[in-house]
Amino acid sequence: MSVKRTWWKEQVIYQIYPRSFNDSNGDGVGDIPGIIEKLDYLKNLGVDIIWLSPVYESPNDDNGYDISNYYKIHPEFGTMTEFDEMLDGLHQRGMKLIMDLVVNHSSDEHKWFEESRKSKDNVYRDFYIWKKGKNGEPPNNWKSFFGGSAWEYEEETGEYYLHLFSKKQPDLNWENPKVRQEVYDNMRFWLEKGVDGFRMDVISLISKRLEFADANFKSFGECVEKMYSNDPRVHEYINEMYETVLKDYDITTVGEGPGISSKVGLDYVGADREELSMIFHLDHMHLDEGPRGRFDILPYDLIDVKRVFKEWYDAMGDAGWVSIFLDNHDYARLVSRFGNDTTYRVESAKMLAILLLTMRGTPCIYQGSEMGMTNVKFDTMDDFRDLETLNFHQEFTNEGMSETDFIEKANKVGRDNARTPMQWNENDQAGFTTGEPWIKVNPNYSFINAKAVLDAPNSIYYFYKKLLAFRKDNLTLVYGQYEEVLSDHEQLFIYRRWDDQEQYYVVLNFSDEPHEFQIENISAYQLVIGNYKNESDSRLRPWEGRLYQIPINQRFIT
Ligand code: TEU
Ligand code: CA
Repeated sequence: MSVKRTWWKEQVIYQIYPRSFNDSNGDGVGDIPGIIEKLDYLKNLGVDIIWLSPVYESPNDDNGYDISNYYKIHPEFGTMTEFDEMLDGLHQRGMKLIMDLVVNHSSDEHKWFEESRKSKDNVYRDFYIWKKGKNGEPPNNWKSFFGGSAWEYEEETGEYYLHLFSKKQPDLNWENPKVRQEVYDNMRFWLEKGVDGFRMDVISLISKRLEFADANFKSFGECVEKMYSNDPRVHEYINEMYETVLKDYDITTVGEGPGISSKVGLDYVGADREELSMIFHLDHMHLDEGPRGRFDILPYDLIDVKRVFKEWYDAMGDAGWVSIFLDNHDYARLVSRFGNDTTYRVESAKMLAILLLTMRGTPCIYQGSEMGMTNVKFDTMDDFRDLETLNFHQEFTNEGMSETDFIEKANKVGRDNARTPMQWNENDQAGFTTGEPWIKVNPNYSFINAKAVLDAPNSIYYFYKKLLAFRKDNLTLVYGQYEEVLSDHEQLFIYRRWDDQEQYYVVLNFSDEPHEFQIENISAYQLVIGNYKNESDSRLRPWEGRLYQIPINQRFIT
């Protein structure tokens, strides 16, 4: 069976984190009119689908991933009229918009929860998950992703409610058909407005194992995989969502899947499953996470990364599909995590763009990657904004970790790295705002900014632009087969892509050192794009990446 062709497999996603994208009214927070100002910038880059992180009403405990009204645009982002203008602006440019669907939990300031917590017999009580404690303790030992217990006690009714994330993000009870119907109604509301699909926040978590047994696992990651996610009924719910809403529209859905391993990936996206179009798995992003999660940092190497790519290519086969990403609003900047964001920032940013845009899957570019934005270096805890970082700062320093040690970790892996404002130019506040930004701008905006890359023909921006255009015209890179070469090489990532039309070689050097590599006839191969000027033959320079097209008379036998 060959891969079924669809529009969302051949297009590229660009993620906008609205609070940090562009502020049009000087209040220090990015907004929808600010996005409208940049639609041509995005169109010129050559991206197709905009994934917009939440813009709904929210108290912003988790920057919009705690929704208090699923039908309203948060006033700090703008009005519904401005939303419609942005959506039209995208459609007029032949682009699409997918919204963030955050329905594993709502905000505790949602009217449903305000009712639910009032009394045990309230009609909204079982919109959420309430349990009695045990001898004055929470119902079980589940931990929140954001530290501490996943249960919060409410004096009012003498019970605990479940929150896998912050205590201001109570988990919705998907066992309740009324909850599901409310979600489907809201999805239809946005789809009827012309939205082109959804990115589904932690969709793998929506179904709970109803015994609520204690979680005794070696690591938090294992607990997420074996206790919090992939409960069998999750497929019943997603399939019901498909039957009730999704199947009526020519849209795309990408499920974010904490805990979705390659063993169960197809259950969510198999062509015959009638569930999701594709998933963001997180395996390559959690390689550095130790037993206690993000700030319990482990070393890993390129072999680990290559193994994840191969595992998922094999697991998906021709029947499934993933979205390929190397960073987003929850992770360190890709050039800082996977590249070299100092001496070889430009080279490694371009090399990573080749990886992102030559794999099978729908690439997802995170805002700022096209200019090589890097992690930020905050000196005091006052500069951090992310509640996950603030919570774990408390937890780890209470256990004796020094502030300095924690700040070093947060500067390496904290989510604020990806949330510093977009750097538009070298003017005050990087042209992001005329006011005080909600989070500090990375001081390197003086030389890393959109104007600088737009003015430089050889910049990262134009490298992305060229690769995006090439991928669009050469669908072998979308649908073609994949095979690693030299898979045990610790610094080189080399692979081949092919179908019955074309064949390609990708050679990437993930190190500060030069490396020889032997590929027969390489001199006869056509260099499509490389991140060094005059590519030498068989010697890859530090962070050098090359995409070769193999001429018809040199093709390898498949
Ligand atoms: O992320 C949840 C998630 O599982 C990972 O991205 C990561 O584990 C998380 O950042 C905690 O470390 C989604 C959203 O992308 C994230 O921004 C929200 O905070 C979270 O869900 C809750 O809605
Ligand atoms: Ca604003």
